[in-house]
Amino acid sequence: MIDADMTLEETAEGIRSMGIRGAGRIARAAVEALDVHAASLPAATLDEFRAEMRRAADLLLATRPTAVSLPNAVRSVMRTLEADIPLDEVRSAFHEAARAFIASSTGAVDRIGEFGARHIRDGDVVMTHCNSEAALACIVAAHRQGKAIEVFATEVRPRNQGLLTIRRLNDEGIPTNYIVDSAVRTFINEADLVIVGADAITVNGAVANKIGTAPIALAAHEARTNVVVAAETYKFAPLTTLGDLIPIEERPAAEVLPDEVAATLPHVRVRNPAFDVTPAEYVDLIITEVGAIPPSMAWLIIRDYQGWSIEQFHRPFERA
Ligand code: RUB
Repeated sequence: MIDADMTLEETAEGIRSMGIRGAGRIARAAVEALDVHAASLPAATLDEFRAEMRRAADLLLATRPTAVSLPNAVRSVMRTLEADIPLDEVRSAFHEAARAFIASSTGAVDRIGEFGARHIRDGDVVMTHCNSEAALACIVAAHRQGKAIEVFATEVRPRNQGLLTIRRLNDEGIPTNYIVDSAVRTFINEADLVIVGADAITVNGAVANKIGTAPIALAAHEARTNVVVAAETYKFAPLTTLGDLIPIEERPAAEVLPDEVAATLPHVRVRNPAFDVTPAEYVDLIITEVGAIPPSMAWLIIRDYQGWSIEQFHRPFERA
């Protein structure tokens, strides 16, 4: 959901509470919020404008830690503030960068769908997890090409994003099996292919995605079923080239166990990581909007498509 009427604070809260969710949507919503905020800022000087925009960017960056699409998107538009030009020109450069990011983000999903559909054959059964617009783009494109496909979609405890996925698949008329997360190994032999999205991809091709992705990849590996990750180039994490790890968000215990039940179990601690990391060796292919790569080529995306260079490390805001 991108809503141009939402304030910066509403967007930040929407991302934090997961009303706005999914790495691509989070990125676009953050950029949209910054664009709207920039347009309404009464700043008199460029320094004032920069300072307030940095405060706004920091507010958005602090919402959810795992999806690298968020800092990558914010960085890509905040870069325009560094130009040494008059305030009015900075304002319009920022607006253009924001619109360009949003357009290229939605365009990327379409391209991924187009490329991804080529990996789905007529008659294939595809397993997916969580609710990824990039992964769904591949599945829906294959279906629209007339391929007779079937899907296994997981429930996705504890936030049940699988419901969003099965609604979309149902709306498209795609035959779908809805399964609990723990039924993955039972059905993996019926799947020809696993397609999932990504929140972050490290320089060595490991994939952070919704909790439960790694066990699916493990089951697929054992069953010799290919695992395809559908991810825009801005889901690659540049700072992993410098040794940073992907922070895994741990969400409130109440998402798993109601507080009143937890209160009766003083010796029990609920753990609720929202994401896990699938090692590159369990990923067969990553499909981006610039083509498919093996996970071992993740660095090329960071270098060639994000224009990442080591010098940026020394610029404090760029690292945000
Ligand atoms: C969403 C999730 C999705 C990725 C990719 O987690 O793990 O698979 O974000 O999605 P959450 P997309 O629901 O916790 O945000 O392809 O739509 O960017």
